[in-house]
Amino acid sequence: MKRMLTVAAIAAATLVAGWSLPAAAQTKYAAEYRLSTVVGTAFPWGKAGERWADLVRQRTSGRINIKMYPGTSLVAGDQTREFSAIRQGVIDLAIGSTINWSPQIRQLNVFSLPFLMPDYAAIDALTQGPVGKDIFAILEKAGVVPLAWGENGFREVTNSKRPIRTPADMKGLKFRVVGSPLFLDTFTALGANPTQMSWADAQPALASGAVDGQENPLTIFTAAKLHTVGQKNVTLWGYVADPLIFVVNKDVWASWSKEDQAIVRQAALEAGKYCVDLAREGMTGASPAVHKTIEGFGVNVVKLTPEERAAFVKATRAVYEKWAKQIGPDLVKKAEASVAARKK
Ligand code: X2X
Repeated sequence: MKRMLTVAAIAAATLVAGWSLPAAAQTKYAAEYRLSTVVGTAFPWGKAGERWADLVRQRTSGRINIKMYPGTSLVAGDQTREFSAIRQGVIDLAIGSTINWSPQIRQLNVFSLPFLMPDYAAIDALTQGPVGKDIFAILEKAGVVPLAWGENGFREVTNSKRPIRTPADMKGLKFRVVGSPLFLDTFTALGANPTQMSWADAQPALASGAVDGQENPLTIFTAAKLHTVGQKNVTLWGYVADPLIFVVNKDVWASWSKEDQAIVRQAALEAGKYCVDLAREGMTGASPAVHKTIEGFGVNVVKLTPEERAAFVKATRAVYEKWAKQIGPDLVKKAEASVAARKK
């Protein structure tokens, strides 16, 4: 009887201390963790968020319950404040564009250097190589836990006025651009009239004609139906691409058991791969399916010849050089070397 009591006492003590629970810190877990994204499940970005949340919920048996908040709604749609909100714990997890976090982390502008990355292999050479490692170390130092890369995609320029084949065609056109000043410089160098606004504000501005054009990946164009807000001209110039980064707030991360951290990381890697695959689906080959879909909307899709593209590279070269200094010449050199050495 005495022995049985001892066993029972030990079992009770173990339970109180939480040693026998699958997640030692279970009682400290929040009922919900908030995941910020800019766009929802009609887009590869939001689909990846949904996948990440689902995988984590399944594999932790519901211990970690992630809810996605698209539209950057946790910061009232202001994408440029998302990174600060993750650091402060207003946001628990995020899948964010390198562009939207570049106001806080200047090195993220490397992906926005005009015409640095000529193809998908070049994006991979950066995110999966030494540049990606450096960026993760910088993010870690800035107080978030980076886990995996996803992709928004090559940003193509669109407008309601006329086909763009030369920088001169952009003269005087009003463009909505994203939150990094680098984009203002690039569009100004091309003779256009850029104005910075959030994605939430961009769509009504396009619809009302307050701006003539914008730049975004074609998956954003199709899912947001930008042809219905006057965007009848698309030029495939592939000038920049924005990867997405999966991160977790530092304190939230520290509150999870090692096992659960491993589950969240692995799920981020899988959702990231899924995101990249979706972002590139129908974009390659001699006659990419997405181009046909967009043409089917009555949109004029301009493919630049190498000579035509070279004129845009030349016109933006001074911007590249100015920003290479601000980003850090060593990181930019590393990026250029990774692109040059990429496996095509
Ligand atoms: O605002 C944009 O253009 C978007 C949706 O692509 C980003 O969040 C960078």
